[in-house]
Amino acid sequence: MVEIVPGVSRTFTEFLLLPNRTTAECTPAKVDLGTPLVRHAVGATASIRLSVPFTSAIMQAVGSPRLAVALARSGGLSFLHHNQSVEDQADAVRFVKNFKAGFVVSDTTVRPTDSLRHLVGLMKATGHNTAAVTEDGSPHGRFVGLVTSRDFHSARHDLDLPVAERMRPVDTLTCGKEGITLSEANTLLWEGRLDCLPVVDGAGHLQHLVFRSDYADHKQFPGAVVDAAKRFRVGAGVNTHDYRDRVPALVAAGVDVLCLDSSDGYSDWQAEALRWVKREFPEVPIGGGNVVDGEAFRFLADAGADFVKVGIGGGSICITRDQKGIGRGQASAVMDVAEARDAYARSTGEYVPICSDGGLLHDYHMALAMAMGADFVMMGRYFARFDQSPGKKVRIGGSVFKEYWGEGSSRARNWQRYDQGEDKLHFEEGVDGYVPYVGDLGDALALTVAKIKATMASCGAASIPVFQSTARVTLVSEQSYQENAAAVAVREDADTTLG
Ligand code: RVP
Repeated sequence: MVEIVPGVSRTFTEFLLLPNRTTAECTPAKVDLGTPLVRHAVGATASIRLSVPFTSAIMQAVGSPRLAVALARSGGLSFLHHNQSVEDQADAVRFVKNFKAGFVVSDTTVRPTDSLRHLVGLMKATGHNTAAVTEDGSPHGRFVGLVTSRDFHSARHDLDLPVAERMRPVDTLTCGKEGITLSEANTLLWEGRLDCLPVVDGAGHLQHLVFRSDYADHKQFPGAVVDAAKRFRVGAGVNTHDYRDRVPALVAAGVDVLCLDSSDGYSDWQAEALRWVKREFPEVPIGGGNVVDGEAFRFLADAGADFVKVGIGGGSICITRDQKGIGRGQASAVMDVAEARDAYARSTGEYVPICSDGGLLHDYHMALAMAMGADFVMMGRYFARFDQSPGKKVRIGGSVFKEYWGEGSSRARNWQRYDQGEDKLHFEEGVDGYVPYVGDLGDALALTVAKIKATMASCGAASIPVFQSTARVTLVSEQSYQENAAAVAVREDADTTLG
């Protein structure tokens, strides 16, 4: 006989939080969203913590080095996707680990012998008005000068002239030496009234450019998630097929944390991969998943998982439930797994954080996920909407959207995530679509954080652990939904973000 597990499979939308008593100690400004990312002894501090409980989905349409930098700077963490060659993924990790805020690798670089016409074309393509001139035209070639759009004009100068004729040569420029700090670079920029400071190494090779126009961006981000050397932290997704090749390359590139990425993580292959990584690279934490119940959590935690991801079928682009009839409402899944995590902590003394992955449609869903026991969340749709995500911007009917496609769609070709029996996708488990374009990640995330802090303050919780242990939720009836939506027609031009 089939076993029917007790309880109904419920989603976040079916619940609301009840306010608890709010004290003077619990204003939104005092709410701390810090949370552990990885396994640690109960009562100890995890080796990696997030300042805000957000990670970006392990997806081609979401993860990019640029997004990883922006998210780590805002206090969260990205997992770079593994649906690319080992070398490309390792390069993406290296990009984040080598990223120095304010120091940019020149993307508009020419040779002294290139024509001004060539330079104009390059400036148009990159949208930048300052070009570095290096002997071989590469971003780290021997530095010979700078040329900007103010150094020549097509009405005055023959565009067939070589760049060398109009550039400012290196011996007339102020340059920074390799190893210069950002504040020293800024001092040189301001005192010398410069717009751009080239930074060169001992052999005269160009390393970076520092721009005065980026000054505002140089301010410190107190919640940034960084390692001991102050480099941004970054994670990487791996699969159970080529981990023996992929993991060593990612570790060599400096990855901070790994995550096995599978639509169904309750498998012998995940346990095997976890054990292998724990044996070969005991210093690198690795998460597992996805699971939807306590039994599967325990299986992965016993195999060594440093965190466990929860969620099957709830993703906005996911059609696994329609295709395979597998999954569970995200609220029920999170509550069940959270109970197993707490039992595991009591019996072993080890706390294994859990991540609620997918299906978060509103900002308050993130708060609900935490109230129900999640230590952090993972989101795809949310991050795909920003400038920093890799999807293209498209205009449809006067509105701007960004592309967003599931890893189970045929566009993604990620058969490793959806083991359907052979090394190919027999049927799709995800869709290819669009999400409304929002703009900059940092600005949008700040608004989300403000909302979650306000929710937690109403619930009398100044930290996530307190929220997890004191939150009260109520089920919402169909009738209340209808009442909520009735009565007032919202003005078309109303700014909904101001409530
Ligand atoms: P969402 O945030 O609702 O967009 O969901 C993102 C999550 O959905 C991912 O982290 C992953 O677990 C899952 N996913 C990714 N691709 C697919 C699919 O094609 N079915 N599902």
